[in-house]
Amino acid sequence: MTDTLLGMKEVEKELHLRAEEVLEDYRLAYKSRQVSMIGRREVLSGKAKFGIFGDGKEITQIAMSKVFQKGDFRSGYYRDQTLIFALGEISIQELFAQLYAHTDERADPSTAGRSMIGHYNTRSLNPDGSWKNLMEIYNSSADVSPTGSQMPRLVGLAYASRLYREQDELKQFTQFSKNGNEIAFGTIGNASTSEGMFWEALNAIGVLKAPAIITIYDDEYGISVHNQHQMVKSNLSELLKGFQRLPGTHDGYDLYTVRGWDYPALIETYRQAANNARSGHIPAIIHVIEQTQPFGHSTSGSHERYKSKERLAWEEEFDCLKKLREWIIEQDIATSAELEQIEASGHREVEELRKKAWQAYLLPIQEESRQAANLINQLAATSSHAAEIRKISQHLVQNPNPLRRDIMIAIQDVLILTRDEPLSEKQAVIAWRNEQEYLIQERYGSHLYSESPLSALKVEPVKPVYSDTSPLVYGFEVLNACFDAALAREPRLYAFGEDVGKLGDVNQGFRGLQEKYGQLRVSDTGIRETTIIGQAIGMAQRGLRPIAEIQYLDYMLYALQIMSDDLATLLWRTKGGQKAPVIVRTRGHRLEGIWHSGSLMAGIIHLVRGMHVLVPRNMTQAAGFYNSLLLSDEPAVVVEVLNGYRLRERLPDNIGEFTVPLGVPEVIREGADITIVTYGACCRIALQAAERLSELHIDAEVVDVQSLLPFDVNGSILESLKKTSRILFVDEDVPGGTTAYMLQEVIEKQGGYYWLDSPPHTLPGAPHRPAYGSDGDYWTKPNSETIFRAVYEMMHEADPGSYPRIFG
Ligand SMILES: Cc1ncc(C[n+]2csc(CCOP(=O)(O)OP(=O)(O)O)c2C)c(N)n1
Repeated sequence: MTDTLLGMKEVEKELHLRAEEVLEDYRLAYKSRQVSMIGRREVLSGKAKFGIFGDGKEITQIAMSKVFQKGDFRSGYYRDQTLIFALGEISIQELFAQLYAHTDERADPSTAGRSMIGHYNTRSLNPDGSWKNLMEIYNSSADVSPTGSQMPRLVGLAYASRLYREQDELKQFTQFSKNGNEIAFGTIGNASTSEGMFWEALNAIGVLKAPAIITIYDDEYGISVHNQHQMVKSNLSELLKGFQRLPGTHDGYDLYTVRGWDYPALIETYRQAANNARSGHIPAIIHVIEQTQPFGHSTSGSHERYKSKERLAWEEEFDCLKKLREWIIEQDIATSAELEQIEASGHREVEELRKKAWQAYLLPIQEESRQAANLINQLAATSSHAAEIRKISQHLVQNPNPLRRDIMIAIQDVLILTRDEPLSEKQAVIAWRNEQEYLIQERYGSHLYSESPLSALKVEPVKPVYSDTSPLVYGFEVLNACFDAALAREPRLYAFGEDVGKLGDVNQGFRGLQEKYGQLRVSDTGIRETTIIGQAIGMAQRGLRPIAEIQYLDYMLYALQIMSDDLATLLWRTKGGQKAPVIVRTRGHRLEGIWHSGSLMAGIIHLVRGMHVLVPRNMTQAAGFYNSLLLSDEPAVVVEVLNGYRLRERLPDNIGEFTVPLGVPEVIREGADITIVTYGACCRIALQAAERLSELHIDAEVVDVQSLLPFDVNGSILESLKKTSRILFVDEDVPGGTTAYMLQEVIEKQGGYYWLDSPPHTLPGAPHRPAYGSDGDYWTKPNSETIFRAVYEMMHEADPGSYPRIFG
């Protein structure tokens, strides 16, 4: 690596760069800087809401782009603007469209106006949801705003290369890999390395020997907070030393420290790192020091408030663009006048692109505004409120930069004004508004779940088949047979988690399957829930089918942030541009104590909208769900019932083929007097309670919801309620948790209130976490006796004569 200045001949000889290429680099870096400057201006002038740009990091990213090949993946953050322009996948105009929140994916293919600027996402999917050939794309996995959250998925993006190289059965999937030659490029700011998930990901990538190149842009600050508050010794290179690979070994990282304004050194560094990563799968960390941030952190405030005069002067002096300019002149590659021409034309070009983006954003809204104003005016012609209505329409058309919100508010105001007038012109206004609402729903609400032919909701239900010879086996053996069949038929299926490999998981679902399918198909991971999920996300984004195991439901909290922020939102935040069909497997509900029996279901279902959440009551139902999910392209969580592994079930003859449909509850006991709605481990105790109740001539129907997200898509619980007119929702979650969710679904959304003869009730667990021991459990969670009592009280309330008070 060198940081001395070279003459042009040496540049050609040593860097293999021609003068034109250097000037192209300068031109692009300059244009990118203009984007930052002009974009900032757009925010400050009120045309856009927020701006965060890549100024100061241009040259590093130009160097990175030189080794970034098609098929490679980026997992980075908002500063990577120059990299993304250099790769050519997202244009300057498209980035401006994102700045303005243009909701057309043809204008902002990254997010279709759904994310603020700085989210660089390439489209991996065709409009029908099928995979494109990723080997023809410089792939950029979809960004998220929480700092550091790009790191967990980097684990899987890099690890996939290893699998594609080492697993013969994957060689056929040529649209995802060419012999595992692909590098995953991670980028992160210095301050975000304080996040735990950074270190967890670093460790995991090292352990997995996965070809990632991680760039840390170090400008010494995280907004206003200096490195001395971020990391020991204020120096990441120092801290990272323990990760360094020893010469001749394949354990650890190649470490580089390089200055962010030193163009030749950056180019050399990235070349060396990429060679080793691509050919030898050796990961690298490139700590880029002496980076600057010329326009400050974002449009939210100026850095003069927290950087010293000396620091600001230094930043000006060591601005990477200024340094590259000086170097070009010193090397006789171009004169200052020639560079000025490049700068002037670069500026003009960026301004032009910005204008185009603004016009493309604005014109359709202006047209809608005109249409609405016309309709409103027609209404004014016959209304007694003509003057007021015309004022509203005038206000609309006079607004040079209308928002859709303004149009809809105007329409609402007009409809309120004319509420007592039976004007036929109102119909046209209402029809127009309804049409717009439909389009708006598509703009902002589409793709929360798969809309492709592979949607989990479109999987054909196939019933389990039993014969006289179907054996009675333990629950874990049902799962074991299901996973065995799945691994045999789906070469892209990879299962991993804590104790999943050698042991076959703590409850033996994968027992013997590592021996049968190999160390990589069924594998152990470290204790690192966040990056277990991240590993799965990255692998799934590269075409694999991971089953990622979180050992206990209670430990899902560690992974919940990344499930919520990254996995669950992926399809939605790219408006169908990227998907990650990850199956998260876990087990929960009944065991004992705070951290081995939790039922944090409401916490989960409310944070992972965009995923399916399935709560099978036994292992046969679980197996059916796994089969359904593997036929679909959607992410899901499956919560197995902890005390079900040692209960016996009959093994279906078609264990690898039968499916359980999502969102379809099952009546597991028919009854006429009351409907008990529950799921998971509570099904068994609800059935026990129902048997006891029948002794008192109370005929309870028990419905197993099975699938919390989606919930009862056909409204079948309502049918039960119509029959019984009483309903009790039971589960082990906290009061106001999932029972309240189910209550809202049935009583409000399905219109259940209409069929009630008694107030609806919920019977959740206690508000505290589960206490240890059988008694602790008994007084924390619903049980057969409390369900009995709850039902009996409801029957007593309805008919005290037939059901006299028992419990005081
Ligand atoms: C989890 C999380 N915490 C806080 C923030 C707010 N935030 C946005 S950027 C930032 C500073 C990041 O600094 P650094 O990682 O050095 O990157 P830089 O912006 O300097 O390139 C902070 C605190 C966030 N986005 N996410």
